[in-house]
Amino acid sequence: MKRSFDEHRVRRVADLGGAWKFLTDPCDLGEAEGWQNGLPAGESVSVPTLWNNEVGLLQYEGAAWYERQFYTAGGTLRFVFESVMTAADVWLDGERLGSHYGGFTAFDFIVRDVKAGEHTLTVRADSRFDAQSIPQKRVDWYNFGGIARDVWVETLEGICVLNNHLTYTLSDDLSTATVRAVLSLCNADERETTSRVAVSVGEKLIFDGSITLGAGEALSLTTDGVEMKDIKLWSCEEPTLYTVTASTDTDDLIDRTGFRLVEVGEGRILLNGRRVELRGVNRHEDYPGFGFAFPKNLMKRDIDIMLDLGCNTVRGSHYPNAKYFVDLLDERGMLFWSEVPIWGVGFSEETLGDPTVVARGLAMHREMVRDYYNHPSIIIWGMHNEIKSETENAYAMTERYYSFLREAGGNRLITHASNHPMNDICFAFSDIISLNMYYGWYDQTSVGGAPDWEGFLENFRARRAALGMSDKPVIMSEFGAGALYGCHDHFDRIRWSEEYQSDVLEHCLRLFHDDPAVEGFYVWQFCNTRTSLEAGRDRARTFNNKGILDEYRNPKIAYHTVKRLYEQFKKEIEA
Ligand code: ADA
Repeated sequence: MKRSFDEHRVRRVADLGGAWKFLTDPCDLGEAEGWQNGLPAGESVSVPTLWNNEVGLLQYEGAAWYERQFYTAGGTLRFVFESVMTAADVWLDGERLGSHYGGFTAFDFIVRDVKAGEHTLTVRADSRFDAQSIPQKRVDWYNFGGIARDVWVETLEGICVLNNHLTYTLSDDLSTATVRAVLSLCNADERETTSRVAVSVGEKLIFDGSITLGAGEALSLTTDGVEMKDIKLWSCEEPTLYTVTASTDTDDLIDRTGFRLVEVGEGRILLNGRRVELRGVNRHEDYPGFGFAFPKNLMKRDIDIMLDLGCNTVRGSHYPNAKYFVDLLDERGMLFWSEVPIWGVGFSEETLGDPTVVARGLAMHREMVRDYYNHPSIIIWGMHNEIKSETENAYAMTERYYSFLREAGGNRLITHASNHPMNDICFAFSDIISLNMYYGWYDQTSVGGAPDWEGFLENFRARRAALGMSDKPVIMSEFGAGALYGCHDHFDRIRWSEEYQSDVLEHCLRLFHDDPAVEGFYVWQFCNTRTSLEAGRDRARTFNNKGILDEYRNPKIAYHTVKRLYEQFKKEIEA
């Protein structure tokens, strides 16, 4: 993977980014016509790239093909795609390798016995929506099509380490960690192979053994717990990271972890035993001209801006973000909320009960946990956003995802963002209650009978108490107002002016900070983002204009307001 550090010193990795041949397939005839054996035409594009950013293809929703040649010295090859929007089919020299559904998580194919020489890799990406797609067509972001993130090929030899989850428990005083590695091993050779397998965390060797695997055999191995004393904790102020190295005679996998404990107690969120107020923003991984194929140097810039704003957290609304971005969050001590793209408004009650949809959502959760497990910055897993959480189908889906994350997701708080505060039936499956509300922008005066934010917060505290959940912290996961960059007024605070947006956010943030139930807030949203071309009401320019920065990251008045408040809140909490 393209990380902020090298994942391999031994394994050979070749980047497959850069020039690929590209051709749209509007009638979806490519496969029947044998395009997997060679595209009949095409133009050169530079991968990663999303075709809606090409001139003339903004509105193209459908299938399109990518093809490139590459040279290999041969052997067992692993092709890795970090993100293809949304469904992908892949061929090597016209032989189908397989397919993958879901735009924001990685997938791979291992191919044995590839001959030395030049080969052709072909990808068909399909961005269409259907009754079972995640997200559904009705969505408030631009669901671009194409190859969104990096592609590369690895040469595997002998016993290889495909994955390594570093799990740990901490002593009561948080000074000692008992660590275990959960290794996914495979034998890339065509014969039985024996290898030394060693795992270290920082300087400490936590496993050293010998493993024998038959030709092509795979093994999941959990090592015995080993104590590491006097560890340095990972925190926002001191984000200490440990290098985790798994190596065999012929292969290696390098990752990082940080030791920290996140928990809830008596209505508070605690990080390493200390109360933390979450002061954050919602951020789409979107930049004009690139979309989700987000340039890495601009990721650092976004984090610099969020830190300047006084944030200690960001929500990756509404899908898993590039691992490079999460690496930077680990390094900078920013807390991250990672979620899957089940963006509710588009899902009917019936769709929420569709077994294919539920299974696709579960696969997305599995892939998110598989690839992001070791990141200390991720303290929240989000299961879904604004689904019909007052229905039985939503309940069953949430229960399924919650039990998976509880068992496999490590030390994280699990939540869903609800816009049904007064009749949501899924709160039992959330460690923190997350609410999306837009008083001051959309007309929500009838929700819960509350005439305003103050009334709403009071009503919700009462409901939380009636549910017996007063120890669950509440997060205001979305709130905000639209503002067109450069639109001002003198006194009237008209909708769409920067002044109006700033006023709404100031009112909300002060209330939330002072509310005994609310332990965090994520402003909607960090910056303007392109949205579905079909979005109507309130989406001038086909953008969601609720950013406190515009889409090029120019600050609106609200930026300075939020910054002033976040700095003040931080001082108060730390006093
Ligand atoms: C919802 C949703 C966001 C965005 C927002 C808005 O809460 O979760 O993705 O669409 O509303 O701007 O209305």
